[in-house]
Amino acid sequence: ANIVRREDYLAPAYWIRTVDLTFDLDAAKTIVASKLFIERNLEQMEQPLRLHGEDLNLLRVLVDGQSVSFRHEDGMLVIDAPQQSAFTLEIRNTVAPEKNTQLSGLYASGSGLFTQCEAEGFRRITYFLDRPDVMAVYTVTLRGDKQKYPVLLSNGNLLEQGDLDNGRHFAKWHDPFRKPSYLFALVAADLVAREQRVRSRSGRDHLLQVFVKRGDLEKTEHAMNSLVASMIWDEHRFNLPLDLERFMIVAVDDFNMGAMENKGLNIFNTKYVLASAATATDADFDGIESVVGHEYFHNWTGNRITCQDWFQLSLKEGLTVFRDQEFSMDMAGSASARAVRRIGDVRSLRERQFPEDAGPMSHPVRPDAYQAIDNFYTATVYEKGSEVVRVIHTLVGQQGFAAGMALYFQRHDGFAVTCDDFAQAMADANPYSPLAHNLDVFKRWYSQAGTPRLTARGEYNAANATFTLYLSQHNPALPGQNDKLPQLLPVAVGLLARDGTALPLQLAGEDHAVGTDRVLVMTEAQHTFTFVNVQADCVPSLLRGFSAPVVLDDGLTDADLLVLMAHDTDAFNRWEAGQRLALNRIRAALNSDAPAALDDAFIEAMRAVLNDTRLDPAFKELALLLPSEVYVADQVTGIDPQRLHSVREAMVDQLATALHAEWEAAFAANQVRAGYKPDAVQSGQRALANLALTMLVRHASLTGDTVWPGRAYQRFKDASNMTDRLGALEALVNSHSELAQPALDRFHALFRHEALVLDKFFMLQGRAPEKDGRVFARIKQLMQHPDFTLTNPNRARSLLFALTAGNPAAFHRTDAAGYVFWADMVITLDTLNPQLASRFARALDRWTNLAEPYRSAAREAIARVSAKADLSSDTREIIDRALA
Ligand code: BAL
Ligand code: ZN
Repeated sequence: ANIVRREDYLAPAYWIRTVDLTFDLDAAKTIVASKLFIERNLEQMEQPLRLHGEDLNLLRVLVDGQSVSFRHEDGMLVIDAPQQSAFTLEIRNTVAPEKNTQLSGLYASGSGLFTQCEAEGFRRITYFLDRPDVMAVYTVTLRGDKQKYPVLLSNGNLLEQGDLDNGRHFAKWHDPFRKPSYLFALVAADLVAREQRVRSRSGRDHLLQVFVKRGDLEKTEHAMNSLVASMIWDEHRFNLPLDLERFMIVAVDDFNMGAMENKGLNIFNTKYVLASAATATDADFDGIESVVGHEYFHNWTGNRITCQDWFQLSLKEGLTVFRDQEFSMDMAGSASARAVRRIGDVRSLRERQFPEDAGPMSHPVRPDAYQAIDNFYTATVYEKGSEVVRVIHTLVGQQGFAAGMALYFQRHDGFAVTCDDFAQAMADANPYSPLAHNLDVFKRWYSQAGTPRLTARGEYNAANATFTLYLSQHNPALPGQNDKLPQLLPVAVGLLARDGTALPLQLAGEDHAVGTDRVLVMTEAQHTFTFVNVQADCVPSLLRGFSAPVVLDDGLTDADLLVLMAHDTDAFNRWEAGQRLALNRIRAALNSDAPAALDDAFIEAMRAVLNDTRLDPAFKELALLLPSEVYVADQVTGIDPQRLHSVREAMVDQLATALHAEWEAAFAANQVRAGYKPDAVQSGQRALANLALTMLVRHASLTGDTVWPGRAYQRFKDASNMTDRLGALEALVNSHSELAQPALDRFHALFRHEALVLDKFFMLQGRAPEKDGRVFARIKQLMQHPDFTLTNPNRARSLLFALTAGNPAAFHRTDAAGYVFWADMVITLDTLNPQLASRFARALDRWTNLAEPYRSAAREAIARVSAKADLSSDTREIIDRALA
């Protein structure tokens, strides 16, 4: 296997200064003429010019207008070192967009042409030094049929456009900013745009455009509002204005990722652009806001300052996720709505990144080696990367962080840099912070993989009025990483008296208390903190707001957790206390053969949450959800997914039954009467109403009652928005109601022309709990549905990923049918779209943590895929690592 290693980084032997591209666009055969002005990097030894290229048909190569000899070597185009230290290289080649099912490079979607270049797609358009540290100024001319491609877009500013002969036209674009090739984009399609002119705080005027297919324009309002809000937010919070006259977003149906931050021309999966109350859920609206924000924020963190090499991917991704999370929290409004967002982010970190970090794909936030870089667009690089940036934010504060960002841009604007450069700027801007004092310790977050374990034990001494907190951290060994060093952990704490009072926090040696909430900083394996003047026995509330991405063992008893759940001023830890109580019960049930049963104390605590009028509905909904099967599976060794499923289901049944009156009250109290708005208040109410309805229909399925299923069906039929409609539909489907099939049929009939809703139609069925053991017969039948296709990534994901990631008990079966299906699908997808296939392949990442017979069956399925000789390098890497 061809492994790329971080330690082998060398600056390029040549720089490409300007790029002049001309495209004669055609779905079957596009001609690309590229003219590059190149300078030899005088700091490097003289070497031949080696250019990346993949799936290209080369027509000619000229150096300074003269033909030269060239050869192909290891998949690269090699030209012997020209005599001149600067020269012009002209290349002409063709590509076949309509044959490009990988959706990397230039490809056809519907009747249009689109590009995706990150990470290594540009080399599938033309020969190039396709690496992020080679930054150039691009001028791009697009020529194509005017009827087929009325809209011709590329990065930057439109210089010129006009008609050509034979019904063709052209557009010429110029991007004044130097950029790496992965940020190049073009679009040629029949699109319409929502436009808005805005003036930034700095007084410049800008044109914002959101391009979509005809008929989709009315679904772009939320995306446009989110774009305007992102612009205002980045100027306000970080003093970072829009640097372009024009900022474009283009929505495309077929897209591997969520969206892409190409300079001035963001290309988006339609999922993150199109929304109306009738077709999109509150979660979809949230997703659009955060992805529009994310891509927009990349304009500075990613585009103005980019990555030296792909090992530094988190430099832009971790930071930009942090920025979009902060943006969404600021947009959410109230403190409670912020906490709800934080809980959502942490849930997703724990369900996706923690298992990743415990499995064969475990890698540091800054990886050291890869076979296919596409495999490293991971929860670790993104979400853990964001938590690491949040660690800095916690250590230096909001103002210190803004100062660090300012210094980062002052030093590195216009360059391709490293994670170390970022940390250094943050430390230098905050010289008296714990970050600056412990920069090397902090940087272990970049080099060490795995989730640190934090153990905390407290001891109250009534005679001295002291509370001593013993903290220790342990960083588990992983293959290739044995002797791990302690990491820099900010531990946000509070102390609660048993009646719930927040106690003032004064450490030994301090002359007065500093509030009731503070951050302790760990830099060593063990620390002891002694709080003095502690007037009552207390319960420590640790790692508030999830102040570091670790697994916490605080040894708290049920009684302690009940105090936190009822009184903690930190909403995250209130929620967490409830989750911990639930997790303890699930674990106990997994370790026993007795039927799972929840105790009264737990049920009463849940009742109290539902009845608490001071809590927001959004918080209640999160608090009443038991930890997911995916999360629990990661907390237990040797998991039996079937047993876990039945334990958890029994507990949910119990909550449905015991809290029946409260669910009825919650459903009634959370009907939104006002016009639809996807804001935090309304969506919280809808979320709780949907959970209540699910519980009521579930209860009915236990008792045989027909009233609530009937009401759910009515609500499904009459719903004025997708959140309510889908909630009611899912309640019926998941409880195996007789009304489920009529509702599904009606849903399909209503939305058969709405691609994104059809995705929901499949997703819902892919993650429906199984009842009759016929889940794979059903899935295979759905795959024959006229609306199903594997070539559209959203559609493929909607059914297949919903099953493997969202329906563990249907996937992990003792008869191995799930694994057989998985292996077949990995092999099929791999021939179409390796990026999609390798994502799907990761469904069995944690196979070594399964109990028998699952484990052996999973291994057999992985081995079967591995035996396939011609796997893509994307999928090969995942499979090899799984078997290593
Ligand atoms: N850069 C790839 C898509 C994203 O993270 O925004
Ligand atoms: Zn990103």
